[in-house]
Amino acid sequence: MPRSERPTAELLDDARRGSRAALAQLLSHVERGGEPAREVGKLTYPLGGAAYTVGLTGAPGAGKSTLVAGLVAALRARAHQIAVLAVDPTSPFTGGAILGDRVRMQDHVLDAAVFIRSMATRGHLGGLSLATPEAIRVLDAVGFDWVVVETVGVGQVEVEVAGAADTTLVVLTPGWGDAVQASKAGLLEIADVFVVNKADRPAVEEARRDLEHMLDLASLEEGAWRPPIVTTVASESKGIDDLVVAIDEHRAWLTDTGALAVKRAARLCEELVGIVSERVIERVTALRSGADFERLQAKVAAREVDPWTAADELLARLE
Ligand SMILES: Nc1nc2c(ncn2[C@@H]2O[C@H](COP(=O)(O)OP(=O)(O)OP(=O)(O)O)[C@@H](O)[C@H]2O)c(=O)[nH]1
Ligand SMILES: [Mg+2]
Repeated sequence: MPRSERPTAELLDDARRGSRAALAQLLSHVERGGEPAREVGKLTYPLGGAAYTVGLTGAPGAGKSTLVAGLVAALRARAHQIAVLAVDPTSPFTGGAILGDRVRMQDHVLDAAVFIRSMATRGHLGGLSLATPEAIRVLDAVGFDWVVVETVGVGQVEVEVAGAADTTLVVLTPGWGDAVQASKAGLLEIADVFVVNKADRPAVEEARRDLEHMLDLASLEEGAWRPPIVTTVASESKGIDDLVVAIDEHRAWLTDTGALAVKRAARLCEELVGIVSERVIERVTALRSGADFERLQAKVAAREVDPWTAADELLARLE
């Protein structure tokens, strides 16, 4: 039997025993979608729940990968097992940008407790917003304590993916109008911690002031989490300890207030809707090549039936 056709349960057993090759195959199943991805999902779901996820998003080149490398080093010092997912929604395949990330991560590549993987959309109908939580679940089931997700770019999907973490870091750099840009990109809503990286450059205090001002204007509810602003020089590993403290504090706040359970439940609800949508689309696609669809389509074209009535008829067939 070719390796790629090994039963999923067997792959999972191997991955849980530490086989990185088996883990990589499970993640490839997830990335490709379809029936094998579903099987992975079914087997890993009951095993998860212990991993903590941190998402990073921000403008290209803000220093996310450099920060991730620093974070990994800090968490490793606590003897934690860490997985890094570099998610690139713009590329159908693993692209050059991620290779750059790999180079920065190379200090960790030989460390058995650190696993680094890039993810691209491939065939998954629901795209990365479905594949990423599934991949996180696999890593969780295999025993990683922390899963760090870096997304490339600040489009809708990237923001969604990063915002689905337990703690979301929004990485900005000093520069005129950056807080305004962040606000436009919908980053302010998802931030649990703001990181002003490249603090070796001018206008750091202005960036901090702009952010504080925006947070003041957001008039947070009493008892709500106010995202702290951490300044870092990732390329010199400065400020990483403060960042870890901010993440720990957010985690403690989420746990103590019960917000973590609420957040995770909301995320599962979104995921459930996503899975249902994906399956409906699959069935609609299948229906489209059938005789019923052609017959109705002809009727609609001849104006015997309106498109809404025809759609109702087709939907009734999905049940
Ligand atoms: N001056 C300065 N440069 C930094 C700092 N942090 C990172 N850089 C540099 O900024 C460049 C981009 O860093 P990356 O970590 O690749 O940024 P990124 O946000 O992951 O980039 P993409 O993944 O391409 O969006 C690299 O040349 C880093 O060395 C910093 O604190 N100060
Ligand atoms: Mg990067």
